[in-house]
Amino acid sequence: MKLGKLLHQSKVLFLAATSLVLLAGCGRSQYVVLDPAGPVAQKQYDLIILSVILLAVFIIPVLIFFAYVVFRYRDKPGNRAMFKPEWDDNKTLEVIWWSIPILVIGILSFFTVRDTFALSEPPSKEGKPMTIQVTSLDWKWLFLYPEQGIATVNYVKIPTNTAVNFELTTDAPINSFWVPQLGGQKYTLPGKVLNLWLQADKEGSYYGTANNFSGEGFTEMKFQVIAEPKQRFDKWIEQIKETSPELTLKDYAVLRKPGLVEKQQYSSFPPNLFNDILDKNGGQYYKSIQTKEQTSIRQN
Ligand SMILES: [Cu+2]
Repeated sequence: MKLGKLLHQSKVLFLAATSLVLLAGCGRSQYVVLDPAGPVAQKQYDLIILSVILLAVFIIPVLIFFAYVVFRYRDKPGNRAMFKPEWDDNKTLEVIWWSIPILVIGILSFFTVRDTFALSEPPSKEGKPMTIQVTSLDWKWLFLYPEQGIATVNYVKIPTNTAVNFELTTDAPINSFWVPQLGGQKYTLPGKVLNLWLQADKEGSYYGTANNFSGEGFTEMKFQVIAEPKQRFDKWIEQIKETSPELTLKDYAVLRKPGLVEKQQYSSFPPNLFNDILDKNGGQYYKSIQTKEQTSIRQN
């Protein structure tokens, strides 16, 4: 008897402690995914919230009904009631429980498809978009700025309120590029370029990470995204060009070797580096398929 009471008390305590931990984390800034800092992340955040609300339409009534049914139809000592289930269907209920899911899935599909297509376009039509070429290496991130001519390692600077087209590839095993406060992740694949539009509206430093396990140095494979107003960004570019060393093919060969490095910056990089990385990993093969596909489409 005493043991039962103790067990019950510890269960209550455990529940209270868990809910405290969960509720204490509710400040938005504690979870980067729930703290969007740009239009892409904001759109994805809205989708997350919409799906949570729509799924709550099922989960909350089901849980309440589950508790009710278990209690209402429980067996009692001395129960002598007959078991006489009615197996006839009920048209009204059938209509209700088929139409609600159809409606909810319809709403979810509509917004998901709409936003998925919208996110493959630059997030804002104003201003000139910018391109940054990203290569994941073992276990570091290389950023090339083809328009500015500079390169950085393990951090990337972008101007605020500017749509940035991140072109992603890898010169190591497959990885995934993720800046949670700016948007969802996308894979870096050998020989292929996937592109990801991101934009930061607020000035700041954002956490970026490799999101696909890639061996020993994986946990250290982080990078920083620093968003600054355009003027300061341009000044920084000039400064890098004046003060930083060039990235040579020799330097790249060293970077490519598995290992960890600190943040680096370079005033220039070999102009064909990104293309060569792609070609070396089968890019020519993909390009030739693409041209073939395009020609066959044109011929049809
Ligand atoms: Cu998966």
